[in-house]
Amino acid sequence: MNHNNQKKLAIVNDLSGFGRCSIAVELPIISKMKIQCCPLPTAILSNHTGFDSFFFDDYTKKMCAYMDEWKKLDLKFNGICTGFLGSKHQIQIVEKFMEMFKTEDNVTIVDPVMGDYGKLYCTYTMDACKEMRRLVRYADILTPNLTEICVLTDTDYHESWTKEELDKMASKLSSEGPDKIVITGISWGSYIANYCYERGKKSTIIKTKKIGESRSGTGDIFSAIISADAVNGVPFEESVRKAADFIKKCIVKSIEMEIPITDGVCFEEYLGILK
Ligand code: PXL
Repeated sequence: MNHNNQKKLAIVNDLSGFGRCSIAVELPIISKMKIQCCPLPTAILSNHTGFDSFFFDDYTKKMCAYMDEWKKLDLKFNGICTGFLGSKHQIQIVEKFMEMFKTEDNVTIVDPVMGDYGKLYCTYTMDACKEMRRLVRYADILTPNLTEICVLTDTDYHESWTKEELDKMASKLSSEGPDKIVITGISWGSYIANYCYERGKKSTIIKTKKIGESRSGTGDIFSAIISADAVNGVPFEESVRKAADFIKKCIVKSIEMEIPITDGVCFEEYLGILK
């Protein structure tokens, strides 16, 4: 039996039942973009960690048996996208996943979820950071925020950045593996900027008017669109622009519908127009 007659994307991320992040947003978006989406859960949460209370069930010990079954089915992925990973050991398992399923032909997108606003997430250890640097080598596309690219390149975090400083960090990181890097969510006056780097091309900065506060899960919407577009062969810059515009629309609608910040964005309202 051949299970590989349609484009397929594996996503390695947590499943949070409420709060619109990770698998819960990536799955519908990738499906809408006409790609079969196959999730490998890293943890199961009742709701994401931005809430005061949540149930958390770590999935690390079960991931290898789960991956082995996919190998038995001879699944071939056109893309692999990784997100929130809880520990050094879990990142090592994802490296094993890459060894099992990464080929010359598929595209790997790593969202190195480690921190924000100049700080690592409280659950994130220095050991996990070191391991993330190893995972970055498997990436064709990397989607760090400023905090994450600073950690990955041993650069001190500060507030305002010049394009030259961003170029320096991106080319340093690109030399370790990824040929495309987008630094997401850079505060740029009254704009939010996404910096796009493609090896061998001039870098660009795509600016979108800043609206409201930042909301959880928007990074996952971003990497889902970038991943599906990469599998569908859409040029990188066009894809970054599409993702930024879609998120902005969703934020405007979420404000209009008075959705609490922790609940993410009501992307369902616009899922129909996403291609
Ligand atoms: O991408 C955001 C995210 C994903 N997964 C979990 C989270 C968060 C943000 O807080 O807690 C479990």
